[in-house]
Amino acid sequence: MTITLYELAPTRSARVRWTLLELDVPFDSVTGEAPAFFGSPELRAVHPLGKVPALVDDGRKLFESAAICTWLADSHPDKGLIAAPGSFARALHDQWVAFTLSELEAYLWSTARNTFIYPEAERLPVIFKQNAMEAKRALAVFDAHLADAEWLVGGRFSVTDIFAGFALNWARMTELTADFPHVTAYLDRLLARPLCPYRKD
Ligand SMILES: N[C@@H](CCC(=O)N[C@@H](CS)C(=O)NCC(=O)O)C(=O)O
Repeated sequence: MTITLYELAPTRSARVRWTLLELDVPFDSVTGEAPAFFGSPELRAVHPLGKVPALVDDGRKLFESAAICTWLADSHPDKGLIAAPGSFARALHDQWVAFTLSELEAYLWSTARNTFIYPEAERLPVIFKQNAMEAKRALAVFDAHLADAEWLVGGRFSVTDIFAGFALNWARMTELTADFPHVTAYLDRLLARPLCPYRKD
């Protein structure tokens, strides 16, 4: 079994790196320099938009961090990093992944693109306020859940935390989490884990 991860710190590829480290699965890393790596022929060969992360698992190509992390955790059921397919806990994993992507990360990404990715003349700072408002609606949902839960699903750390935690940390780095103490405490727990690729020592 050979696994190659196309990645670039500190992007969403960190989710896949962390998942592989938790699973204790060896992998090769292909990386480059931003922005040249993005959209490069090398990356387009594994991701149709030339983005990271992308994975090649025994010759099979896979993109999208949610799909990759879920696949990797499913491929190693003995490691207990994800709820079993068909279980209700697995439905909760899917719930938090979908919620993270659609209700939180989409707004963070829109603000990021309009801050430092699109050419300056095409940026629309007018949407920052709306994006922050929508992101905070999602953060309030996480905060309410985390008031009584140490981890997102099943009372233990799982790939769901790796996935959602990345976006929650992104929200914290962009100063959106001040009103959400349970999200803050959760992120402190998460980033204290020894294999977290973006932990602060
Ligand atoms: N939804 C995708 C997002 C992938 C994505 O946009 N990755 C960024 C880095 S975080 C990227 O490669 N950007 C380069 C570009 O947009 O050209 C995922 O979660 O894998």
